[in-house]
Amino acid sequence: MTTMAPDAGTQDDAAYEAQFNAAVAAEERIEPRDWMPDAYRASLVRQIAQHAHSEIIGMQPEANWITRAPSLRRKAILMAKVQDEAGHGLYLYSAAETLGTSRDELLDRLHAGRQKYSSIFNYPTLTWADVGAIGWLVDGAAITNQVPLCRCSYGPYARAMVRICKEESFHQRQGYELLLALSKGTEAQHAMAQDAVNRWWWPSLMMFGPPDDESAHSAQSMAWRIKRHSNDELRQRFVDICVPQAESLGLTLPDPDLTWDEERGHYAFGPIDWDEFREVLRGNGPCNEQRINQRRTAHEEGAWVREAATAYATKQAERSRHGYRAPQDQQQGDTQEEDIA
Ligand code: BYC
Repeated sequence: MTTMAPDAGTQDDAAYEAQFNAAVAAEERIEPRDWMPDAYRASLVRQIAQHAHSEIIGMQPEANWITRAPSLRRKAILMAKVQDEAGHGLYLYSAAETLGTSRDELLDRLHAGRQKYSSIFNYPTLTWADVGAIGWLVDGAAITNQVPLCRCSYGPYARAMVRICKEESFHQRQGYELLLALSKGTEAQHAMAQDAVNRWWWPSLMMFGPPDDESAHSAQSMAWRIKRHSNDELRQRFVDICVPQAESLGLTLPDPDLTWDEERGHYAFGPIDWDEFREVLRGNGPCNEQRINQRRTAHEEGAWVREAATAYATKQAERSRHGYRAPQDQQQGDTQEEDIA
């Protein structure tokens, strides 16, 4: 979209809004310096922040298994995955910062309980198979939800989602492969995989948010083309994808009502326990307290790293202002010049 800084012309808000609406309708991207309605900005900050918080809190349940991974290969894969989640958090906090809210402010809101993170990360990882179930189901649900966000009307969020989705796709496959190995392993391993799927299935369906008729933001977010599909549409898409995958895995999904509905061309599924979802959002899930306490502790214990990084950045900025080159840089520069000569 062409830049429309509020102070750039003489248009009033109504004219800016008409231009904004036309750009969204024409599938143009809204960029940070473009004019946008305050409510659009606020809703994006809300969603992107919740998403970023989910990524960094989501590191906890899986990190719980890094030291107990059953082989070096599994440990390396899991470490890479957990590091990817930290990276996703960074892309997303950066996208939110382009809307004028700093990462510090967003983290303060998370730590004070003023912003949410995904309900899914308030469940415990009881066995190694949970790492597989998270990869297959949780990352699978995340991809289903997030691929359409690559076409979000807000440019920085859409672009962050492209890379995140590629990495989530790897995460989903590693989970599937892990579960397949367990499912085809010993009887005890198969039972462990089945138990994990039984515990993670319903919370995964809740990740898509409340049913459409209770979703406060969906209609407006879809009109603004932040969201492309409703919560129920994406949930249905996810169920349709998972049923044949569960069959290939040799595992069952814990829903006696799961049947193919010929007329709709979709799988019908049983009722979701929305009371449980609301309780988790109120802070009463099995691990809410543990997750937020660990997050606050990590933040406090990381204060020295932030201070050191800030001091280093200030020192570098001062040096470059005064044209100073550190001896090691001079030496390296001189060597390069010699090499070129
Ligand atoms: N958990 O009007 P609604 C991942 C809140 S995956 C907690 O439908 P919206 C990862 C909602 O925020 C997970 N809260 O909202 C995967 C709103 O509350 P506020 C993160 C939820 O925004 C693997 C209220 O309920 N993914 O990151 O239209 C490893 C009403 O809902 C939940 C994203 O965030 C929930 N499940 O739709 C590591 C994707 N569902 O804000 C990490 C981006 C709803 O009014 N986000 N709420 O206080 C979205 O697509 C949408 O925000 C949602 C909700 C579909 C989640």
